[in-house]
Amino acid sequence: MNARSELASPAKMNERQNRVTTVGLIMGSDSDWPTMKAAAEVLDEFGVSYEVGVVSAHRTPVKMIEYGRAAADRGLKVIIAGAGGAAALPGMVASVTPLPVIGVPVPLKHLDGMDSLLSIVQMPAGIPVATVSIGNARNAGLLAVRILGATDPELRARMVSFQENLEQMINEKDAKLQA
Ligand code: RP5
Repeated sequence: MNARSELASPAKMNERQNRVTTVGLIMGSDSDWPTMKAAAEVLDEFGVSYEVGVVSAHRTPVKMIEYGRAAADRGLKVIIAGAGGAAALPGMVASVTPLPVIGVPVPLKHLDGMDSLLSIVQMPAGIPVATVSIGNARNAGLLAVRILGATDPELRARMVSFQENLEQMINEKDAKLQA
């Protein structure tokens, strides 16, 4: 199954809709999914429920505003928003929700994602977007887990264990280099 059909899969959507979702994982186009699916993989690893959708700031502006306005009342706790190019989605969604928004600059074929990065990171004072590095949807997923873990001891413990494993992995690599 390729990334696009995975995104559209009704079975996956139904499975997700049957759970109480805590993270909204949205993107400006289904072409962003190959980048954004790394966030979904992290949320799966940590057992965090999420929904996935395409919401475009420029192509579906009304849907975007409605999504952002309804998000908190629907029970979402964090929004991860990815977009490329003139990437208005994370900032615009942040402007209509009180929830934390994590922005993922998606690299396109021109400008190496610098355009996406600058579009997302240069927010005016008052409307924050926690922007991860270009294409780093995995870190967006991990940041969402940390935000949720601040009020969920079980999730926080899983994050601690993840960090311990990461440390051990790096130490093992170092030991191999030293050998
Ligand atoms: C942005 O335009 C999307 O987030 C995507 O990164 C980019 C290109 O979209 P497509 O033309 O591939 O649909 O809004």
